[in-house]
Amino acid sequence: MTTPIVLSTWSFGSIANAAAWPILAGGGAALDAVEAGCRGVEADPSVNSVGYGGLPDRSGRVSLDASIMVSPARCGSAACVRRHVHAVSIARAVMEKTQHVMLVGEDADRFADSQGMESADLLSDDSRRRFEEWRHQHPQASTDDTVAWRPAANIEEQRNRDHDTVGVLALDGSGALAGACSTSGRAFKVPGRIGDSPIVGHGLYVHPGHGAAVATGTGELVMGVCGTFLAVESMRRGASPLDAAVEVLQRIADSYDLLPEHQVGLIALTPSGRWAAAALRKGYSTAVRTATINDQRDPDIVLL
Ligand code: SD4
Repeated sequence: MTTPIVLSTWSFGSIANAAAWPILAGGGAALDAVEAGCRGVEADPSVNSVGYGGLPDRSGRVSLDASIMVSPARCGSAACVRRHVHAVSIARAVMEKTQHVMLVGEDADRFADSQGMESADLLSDDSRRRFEEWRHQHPQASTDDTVAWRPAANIEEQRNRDHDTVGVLALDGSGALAGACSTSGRAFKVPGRIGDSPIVGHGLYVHPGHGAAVATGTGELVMGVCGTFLAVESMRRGASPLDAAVEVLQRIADSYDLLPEHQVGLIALTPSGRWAAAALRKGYSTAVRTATINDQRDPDIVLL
């Protein structure tokens, strides 16, 4: 019998843990817990970077990315979903009901329709208002996809908002690991852009014997180093969760000319329940839930 635990990214991770924990506490499966955790955040309109109410792309349309994983042979993802709130459940259905790993775009939405998932408008009034403000402030970027835009002020604040994935890792009483993540991606992205979250080994990786890792932050930085695969691979070679997370962040710091708004947070969890979290910069935190802990924790290490 293993001691169950669920770990979720950011302060809104407490929403995920509140949905996931009763499943683990009742003897349920880590896979069900991580899906429920993501669904809780996807449905919450106050979180403007996941699910309903996510900030849109430059065309004013929301698109969602998600993945779910229990092992290299059991993983699924959905990207550029525009008509369904629960992208994580589409990812799970891809994993369980098709012979594929990933579906994208309108065909992912169409597949969700075929599975009886209800479709919905993802743009909230608040997100629409934020988009109109952004368009007004960035007239060139809003009409030319090749024009990069950067937050002009409040870098500290901007770095940790508007592009945050909910990433959920769980270990259940039977010793099974699972992970899932879900996001609307970077705010005001180029239409069609997908990030690290729906790509196995980038935003999420789980190996039942070696551990699980999930990433959040600027997806492009995680994608160039296969961040979560690297973390789990590092644990496979004997690294502690903390050393594994730091190795990924150091690889990112060595590989990119980092901008002040760049952020990456990473959680790593072993099959025995040891875990750590690390971030490139301050501001990131992890929600932790066990039978005796219900807490928000700062990262063990902030690299920069
Ligand atoms: C992405 N990593 O699309 C995801 C979302 C995010 O913090 O930025 N999360 O890049």
